[in-house]
Amino acid sequence: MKKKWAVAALLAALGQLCLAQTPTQWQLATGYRAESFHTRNLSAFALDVEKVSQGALQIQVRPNNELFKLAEIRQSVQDGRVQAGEVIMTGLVGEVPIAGADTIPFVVQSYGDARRLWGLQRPLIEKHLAERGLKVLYAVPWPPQGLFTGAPVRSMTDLKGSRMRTYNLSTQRIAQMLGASPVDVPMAEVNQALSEGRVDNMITSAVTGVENKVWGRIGHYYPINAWFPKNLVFVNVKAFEALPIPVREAVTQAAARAEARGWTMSETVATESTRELAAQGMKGERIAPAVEAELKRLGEKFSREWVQSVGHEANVIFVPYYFQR
Ligand code: PCA
Repeated sequence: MKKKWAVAALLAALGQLCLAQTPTQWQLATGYRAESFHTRNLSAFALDVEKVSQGALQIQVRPNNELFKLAEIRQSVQDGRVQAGEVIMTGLVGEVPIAGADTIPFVVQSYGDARRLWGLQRPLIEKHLAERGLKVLYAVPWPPQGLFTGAPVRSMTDLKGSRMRTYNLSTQRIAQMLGASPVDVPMAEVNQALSEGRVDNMITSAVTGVENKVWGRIGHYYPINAWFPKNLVFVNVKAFEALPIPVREAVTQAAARAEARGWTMSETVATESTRELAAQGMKGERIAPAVEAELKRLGEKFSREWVQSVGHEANVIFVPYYFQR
């Protein structure tokens, strides 16, 4: 009964606000395509906010780098040039080292692991973003990262000297460790880079392989489950705090629903896109045991480097991650 009254009070407060005010308009910038599952989830989030706030806040999603390029979105939201944005969290690793926990190879093996990691990482990410005037709304993982290659990989020498597509500092380091030359290609340009023959291989998700129709240009897919990078959605704190309290609540409640929905969507597209790759002749191949062992060894080396560069906060996450299951 109490809850009903609370909901009724929120609705009444929102009703009055709507009569009293013209709607607030926000834009939300993302570097991913409109049809990406992350962007579809953002659009559902925007609709949810508009509905629950009874039209008091309208969020326009601006996909595909059209407002700002993926690499500029965090700074643009921080500077108030756009109210909200979505980035791949590991893209923040230069300023927020703990964000790099997402790309440590072979630490997260399942969606359950990814959830636990996010639970431990979230308070730190919130703190670092708050220091930059940003408020975290939610995070959703990409499906697990596999290895896509033009030529079959029978030994590590098959990767040496190849041109590996990368999407941030962490993936550049991984490419270097594999003896490949990193070629930075944002997601929106993968298709073009493949057509122009600028890359030989890449580590990304099955859904990114499908979205870029890699078949015919990249023939081999090894589902090595290397990591589960997350996209992070955030808002400029001043823009958030300028909202009336009931509208702020509408945003945080819709964000919690978007997070839950996004994780389910990610698992679903993981299955569907693996199936689609197989239908296109790219059945997941088992990587040779010697290559697998070497990848694991390099993963450990990467993780040691990362822990050293991050210091104390790495323990805050990984001590409970490994010891409090
Ligand atoms: N797709 C994005 C990020 C991770 C993924 O699976 C990309 O390849 O850029």
